[in-house]
Amino acid sequence: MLFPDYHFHTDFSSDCDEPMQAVIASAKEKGLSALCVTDHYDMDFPVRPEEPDVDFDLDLDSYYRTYHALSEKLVPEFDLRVGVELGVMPSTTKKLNAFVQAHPELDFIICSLHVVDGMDPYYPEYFEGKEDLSAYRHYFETLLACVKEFDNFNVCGHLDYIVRYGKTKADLFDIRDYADIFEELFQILVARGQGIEINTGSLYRGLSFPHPHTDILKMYKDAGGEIITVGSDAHHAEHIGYGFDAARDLLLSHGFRYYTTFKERKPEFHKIP
Ligand code: HSO
Ligand code: ZN
Ligand code: ZN
Ligand code: ZN
Repeated sequence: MLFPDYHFHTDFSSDCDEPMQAVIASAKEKGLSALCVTDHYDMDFPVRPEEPDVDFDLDLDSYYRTYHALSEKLVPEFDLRVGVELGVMPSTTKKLNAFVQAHPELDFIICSLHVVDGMDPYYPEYFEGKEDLSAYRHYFETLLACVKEFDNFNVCGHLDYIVRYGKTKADLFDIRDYADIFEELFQILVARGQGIEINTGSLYRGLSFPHPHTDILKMYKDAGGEIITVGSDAHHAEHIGYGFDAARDLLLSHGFRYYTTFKERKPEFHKIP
């Protein structure tokens, strides 16, 4: 199943070395003909002395120029769009609203929480001295608090990012531990016309299901959620479109009939084939 891949990275992200051309070549090889590039921009990311280059800053002018030159060459066979994966923190919500407003050239905005209490749970130290359950709950609460203040985006990225890196991953995941938070979050998203994504990046990181957990996806559907993008979160060209068959099965099994793409921040709905 070839959904347009609406979440992947290139060497404009500080944790990725793939040139945009290489990723597009890989997508073409796989038969994809539509993509939206979504490089990282985590404003005020807490840079670690061990990895001074991992700052998740984004050279937006150069990014946009590279995108534009490529997309011009690719039309009409290949529909390349440009977005950004914005890392949000409680301290940056206002600045992010202003950033998004100042950049109408971006087709699509993902709101992702990568940093909680000053640290990315990607680093195992984050979980030292913590139980997964309370760490997960705190992550979801922080996301909800951010979304209340940052409202200028299209979808929430990898809702259960934290589960990717937890000591027990999803082994003990029970939606009842978090249902109150997701209920409130989905009420907000649905009311604002914002969505979530199916992110298959979990599949090549040791989880057995795409983000978000199937019970979270069910809650989104039950809340009236209809806006869903599909992305691989690839940081290597080979992972473009990874696991999209599983994403399709999951969406259909929950009763979703449409997936979404974005142009100039406006949703376009497509029947899931
Ligand atoms: N932001 C990455 C995780 C990461 N954090 C890598 C630091 N380095 C997930 O896309
Ligand atoms: Zn990344
Ligand atoms: Zn992310
Ligand atoms: Zn990503």
